[in-house]
Amino acid sequence: MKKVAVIMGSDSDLPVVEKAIDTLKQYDVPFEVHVYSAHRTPEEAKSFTQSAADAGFGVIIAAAGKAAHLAGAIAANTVLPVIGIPIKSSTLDGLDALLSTVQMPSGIPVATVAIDGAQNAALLAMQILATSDSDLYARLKASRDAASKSVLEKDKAICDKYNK
Ligand code: RP5
Repeated sequence: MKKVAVIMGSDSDLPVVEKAIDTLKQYDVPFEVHVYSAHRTPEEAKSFTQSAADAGFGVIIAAAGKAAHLAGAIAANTVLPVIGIPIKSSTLDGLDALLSTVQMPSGIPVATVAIDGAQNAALLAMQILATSDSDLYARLKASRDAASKSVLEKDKAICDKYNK
């Protein structure tokens, strides 16, 4: 199976990024985690990204806050799919990072999840890998089915209580 690269701009992003790591662990999907900054270590971010496809990665998650250029800078150096997580780490409540991550110019896409949306970033990464991995596809589908069943059970409990 291809690996997922999880890159964050600072170790201060880790409390959010851990939700992505936990989700990847839950599905036994191989991953590597790194701290590379578009601003503070641009050369390391670039060299990791340029060798990522040959190193067996299938998708890259990039989390950053404030003037969040990390996902875009990574996307500039690979044609692997890049998922951006805007991190809420400033006085602007993450809106700065959201706009910096999502508003990519034409030609260099970044699939951006919600502010602090680390779990969805991991799920989307695995859905991308699952297009060529039928076992992972089946496990993701089973989780969706279980989540639907749980909501239907809650609906039934609410209906039994209020809709007589
Ligand atoms: C961004 O600046 C990082 O991704 C982090 O969200 C934010 C603050 O970084 P630190 O000053 O906490 O290292 O580059």
